[in-house]
Amino acid sequence: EASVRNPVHFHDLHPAPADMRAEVLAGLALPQKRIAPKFFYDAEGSRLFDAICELPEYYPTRTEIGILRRHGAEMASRLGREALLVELGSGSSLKIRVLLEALRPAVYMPVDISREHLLQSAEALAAAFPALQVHAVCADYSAPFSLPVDDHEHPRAAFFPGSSVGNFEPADAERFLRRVGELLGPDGRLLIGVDLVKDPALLEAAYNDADGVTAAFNLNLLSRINRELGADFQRDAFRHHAFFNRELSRIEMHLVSTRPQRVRVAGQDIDFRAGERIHTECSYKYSIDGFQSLGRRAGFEPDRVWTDEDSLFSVHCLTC
Ligand code: AVI
Repeated sequence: EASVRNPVHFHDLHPAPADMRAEVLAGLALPQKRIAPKFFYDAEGSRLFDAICELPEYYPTRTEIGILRRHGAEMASRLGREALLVELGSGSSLKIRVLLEALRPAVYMPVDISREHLLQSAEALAAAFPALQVHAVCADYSAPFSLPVDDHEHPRAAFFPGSSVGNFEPADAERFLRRVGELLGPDGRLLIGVDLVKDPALLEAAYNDADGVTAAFNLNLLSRINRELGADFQRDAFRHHAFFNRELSRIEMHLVSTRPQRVRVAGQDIDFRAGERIHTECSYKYSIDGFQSLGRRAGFEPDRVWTDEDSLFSVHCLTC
């Protein structure tokens, strides 16, 4: 079997599972109710997110892959070959495939909190790239952790695609990037995908697709809470709402209560006014300069940036 020919080295850092009950109840007790976007990703939410990435309106995924394909060789020369390449939140490890031929890292180290998915994806990748050393790390990349290797014999690089950095508040993004810099050490390189500010109509279409997949993704949060916390949210008494907030340069996603209602969540009553919202996600959009400033504040220097012809999306190389 292929996985025997190129076995995956597995490092389980035992990430603490989120206390979903406490976090959801605390968020629903706030004057502006909110639930963190990390709770979108149960099995159904992950499936819906993959479907979003294929939507005609959701330009980020295919645009970023196009940039990686087109400029992979140049990216490789900026990152340095024979590197220890860490991918943060590697999921299905699909995007890295585009870069592996050009990059030829000494070690590929996918980091993800979802143990089973990480193992399956790492094994599939190891089978497809028999010469690649794969060290899979089960960890929560949004919390501090250290790499389970102590040598600095290889130059270190990190890959953080998908504009996931946009789902952090800017202050949290800065703290996160600072930690990535510490993980990489002196002369480390970060290759990071960042969605760009653009015509609000294009942005809003990407989060309000015609088939309602994004709406289903947002509303799935209520089904998950019903199932996992014992709640009685009625999905059809809430609707998906997504818009671009220009002042804060972010897409906001909300679930809007269509009528006054009382919902039972994990043994507690939560009241909603008609039109009251639960804020479920922010997706910050940056200018190239704006993101480079954020990188500088986090201790990086901008090295190179690549975009597509329509300036929809950017991929930055930053150095420590
Ligand atoms: C994962 N993240 C970068 C996506 C985004 O665009 O902010 C999540 C998403 N939310 C709605 N559609 C996609």
